[in-house]
Amino acid sequence: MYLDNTHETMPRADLELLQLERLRETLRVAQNSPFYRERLQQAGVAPENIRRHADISRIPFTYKEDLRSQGQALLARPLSEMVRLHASSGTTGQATVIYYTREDIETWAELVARSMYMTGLRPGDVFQNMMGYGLFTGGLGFHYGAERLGALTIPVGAGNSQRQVQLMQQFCTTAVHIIPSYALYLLTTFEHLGVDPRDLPLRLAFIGAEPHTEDVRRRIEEAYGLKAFNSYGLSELNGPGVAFECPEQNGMHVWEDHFLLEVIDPQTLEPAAPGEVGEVVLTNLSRRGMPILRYRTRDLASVVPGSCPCGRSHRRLSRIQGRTDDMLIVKGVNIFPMQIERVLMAMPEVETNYLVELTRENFNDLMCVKVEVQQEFFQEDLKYLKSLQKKITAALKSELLVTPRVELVEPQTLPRSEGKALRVVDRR
Ligand code: DLL
Repeated sequence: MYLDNTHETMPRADLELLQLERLRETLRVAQNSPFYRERLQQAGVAPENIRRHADISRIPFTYKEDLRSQGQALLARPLSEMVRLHASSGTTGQATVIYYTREDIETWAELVARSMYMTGLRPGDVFQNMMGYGLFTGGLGFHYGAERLGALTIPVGAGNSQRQVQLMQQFCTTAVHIIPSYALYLLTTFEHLGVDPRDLPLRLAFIGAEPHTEDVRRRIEEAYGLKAFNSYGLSELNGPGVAFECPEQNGMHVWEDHFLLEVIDPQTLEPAAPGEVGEVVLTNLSRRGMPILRYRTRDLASVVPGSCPCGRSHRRLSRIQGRTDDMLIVKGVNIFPMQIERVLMAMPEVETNYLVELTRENFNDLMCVKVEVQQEFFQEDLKYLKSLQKKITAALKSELLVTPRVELVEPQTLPRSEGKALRVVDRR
């Protein structure tokens, strides 16, 4: 049931002691980088100052901007000891680059293996990795983890939908790693090929890298006939394998022996109580090449209160509710794209794709939500379509407090992505 019994079920008190020990060591390592040497000196923080958990707040935050502007000044070891780099365009523009030593790659593989094992993946499984290989961490991160675990790994990468289905049939794929919006999209290829995914031996899906709702998970599970597990990570902190759902499917365990988790109020910077949504702040506790301290992820989530029946002592993070920087302000109202997705995906008439377009006319914000609805509704009379449009508009209005213009479009007419979905176009 556990890949690493000792660490996964470690009593909280021991886990917290281990964290402090590893944090002090990480500070020692970080002091070798020109960037942190200066930052920590300015803040007057040395490893020996960190005695209790409360001392963590003395360590300065690190921002995406620091990674962009400082680049290799964050390296704590010579460049010649780095064996890999990844880059993320992130959700907001220019790339940030992360370097890994051989040891870092091994630790990362171990965490991804631990995560997949937790959901039930075992040697003997056939794992089809449908995420982009290359600079994105989703491909190689899971690849190394799956091989470490001992699953037969198919490194197909993203896209090429017909081939994905053929490979699943040919090699009897039992587990897939897939972007949730692409998992929904791929269903149309199955339909086109006349193949029912439920007839295949698929039993596990790892879905992550982009926000999605509980309804999206349910749709994927039902359509494919498998269990789908939410997986969270970011390149700055390795990539995938930071937090992952266990069979309880109620929050993602953050691997706290390798990451220090804080959830804070982004305005007051005070810690958020369990159950309270705040910004996720993460610190590497085991990375050697480029450790990052108190990284402001911009992701909004909460800690799931209480302990998990699975027996793991590592705290659970809720679904990511949005980001502090993807908040839209429409007519003065704050709106997170996830609110729109929640409303749409709860409606059975709605297909799997939608697009939010924001424009400005005479200084007035206009929000248009284009929604793909099932083909059968276009065969109905116009009156029916009108009433569906009204229903969607009303549901969105009651959630958002802004009335959008809703356009119903036929399935497969909105742009698709093989990577992270693009849901909002802001033309203001
Ligand atoms: O997306 C790493 C990853 C790959 C995670 C494969 C899971 C699976 P980045 O490209 O650096 O790294 O993007 C990180 O994506 O800060 C979140 O905003 C978002 N994100 C990642 N996982 C989830 C998730 C990878 N499960 C950024 N739910 C993060 C919601 C997610 N958002």
